[in-house]
Amino acid sequence: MSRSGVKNTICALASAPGRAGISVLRVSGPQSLESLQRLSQRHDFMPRLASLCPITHPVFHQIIDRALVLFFPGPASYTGEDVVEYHLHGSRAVVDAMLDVLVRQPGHRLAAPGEFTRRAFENERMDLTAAEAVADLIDAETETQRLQALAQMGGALSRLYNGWSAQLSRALAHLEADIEFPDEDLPSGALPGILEQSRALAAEISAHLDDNRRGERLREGVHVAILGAPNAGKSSLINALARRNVAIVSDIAGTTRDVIEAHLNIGGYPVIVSDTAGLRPEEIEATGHDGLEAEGIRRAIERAGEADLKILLFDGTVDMPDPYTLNLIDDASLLVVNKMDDVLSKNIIEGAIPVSVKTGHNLPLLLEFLHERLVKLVSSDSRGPSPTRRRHREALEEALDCLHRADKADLPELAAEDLRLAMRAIGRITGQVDAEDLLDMIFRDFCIGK
Ligand SMILES: Nc1nc2c(ncn2[C@@H]2O[C@H](COP(=O)(O)OP(=O)(O)OP(=O)(O)O)[C@@H](O)[C@H]2O)c(=O)[nH]1
Ligand SMILES: [Mg+2]
Repeated sequence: MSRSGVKNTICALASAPGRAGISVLRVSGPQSLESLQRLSQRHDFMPRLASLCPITHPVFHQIIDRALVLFFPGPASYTGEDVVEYHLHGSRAVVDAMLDVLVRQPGHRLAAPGEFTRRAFENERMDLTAAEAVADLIDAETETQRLQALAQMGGALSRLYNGWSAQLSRALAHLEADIEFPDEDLPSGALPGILEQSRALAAEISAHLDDNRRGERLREGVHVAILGAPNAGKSSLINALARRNVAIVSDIAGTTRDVIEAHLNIGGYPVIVSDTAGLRPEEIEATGHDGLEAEGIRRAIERAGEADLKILLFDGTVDMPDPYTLNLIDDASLLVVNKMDDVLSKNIIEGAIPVSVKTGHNLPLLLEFLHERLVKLVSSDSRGPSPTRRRHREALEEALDCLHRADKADLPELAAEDLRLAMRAIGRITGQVDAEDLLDMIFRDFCIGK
């Protein structure tokens, strides 16, 4: 049964806007075939077979374009409704004229962002995690993001969460039967056995959550911050990594004031690198300045705290490594000494990677090290799928709390209520449990035409 009664026929440009070889307009809803027949003056469309036909303006009787059209009858279509795709020549004029005509057809209107996929969800063509994966696949910029989105679209998360819901549902049915009709032969009832199962499930959920947030990191991009003393070469490094001039480089210490970001693809992993203001603690206390550098340093330190990985960059031409940067060393840092091309330069820190951003010396090695750390941080190895959104994680944590509470419940009735709440929390992830505001939030982030 459909999750909601949908009446309107929606249309939108499904391909990227602007000049292109081909642009695809998608129409979904009960009147989509009727409008195709009216605009093409043909009635012989075969399901899922392409037909080349002129589309004629219904009022001016001029041809808008010769289009390749496809008709996908519901319910076996993307949205679950009748869908028509118009493959047009990709000019603004054609697309605008075609959309203008389509929205004037009876019952037609422009689609809202994500509305096609929302209808697919409402017509049970996919669950919420698969719908989210559609958006992730469209946004995927690297190979690992593509693979994660595809796995999720194929039901990797749904299978796991539906399996857990089903386990809870069986346990609950058992417990409720026991509450209604207690078994005289078993004085302690079904509760101990059920709680044992729910403890096992809690352990499974905990293990799934204990994943270093790799699914979310992969979806959003791994945050790498470059930190170091003024003039160490941080801005030079971000420019070299991004292969373009994103940040200003100069020999004036304190050039970079704000955080500057660049999106990179390192061996298929999405990375957001940030260049930061040089760390010069005395500047924070200094008076008589405009305070801009101090604010920049404050932001740099904030970035250091939020980063998944830190590149701590030292200037090899100075005698002592910068103590303030040394202070930031932890498990999530990679030590790099720069300016090794300079005759005065030495690798002032044992174990650090000696590079010259200026000549490019050892930059491939630095990328290799970075790649290795990224693999450790986000690679899925043989483990199952990971939650990819904070909302998944929060719902699972809530389910876990409920299971722990059930374990401590004094009465079977109270344990049953906690198991029910755990099941609801998991059901919210896949959309089994409806929540209109949640749907609005999820589909708002989609592009129009998807
Ligand atoms: N010899 C040499 N000079 C370098 C190298 N990398 C950067 N520099 C120079 O060092 C100076 C400072 O470089 P930046 O990249 O602006 O340094 P920064 O760390 O961003 O400095 P702030 O923004 O002030 O914190 C510039 O004159 C660069 O040309 C290198 O590998 N070798
Ligand atoms: Mg700089």
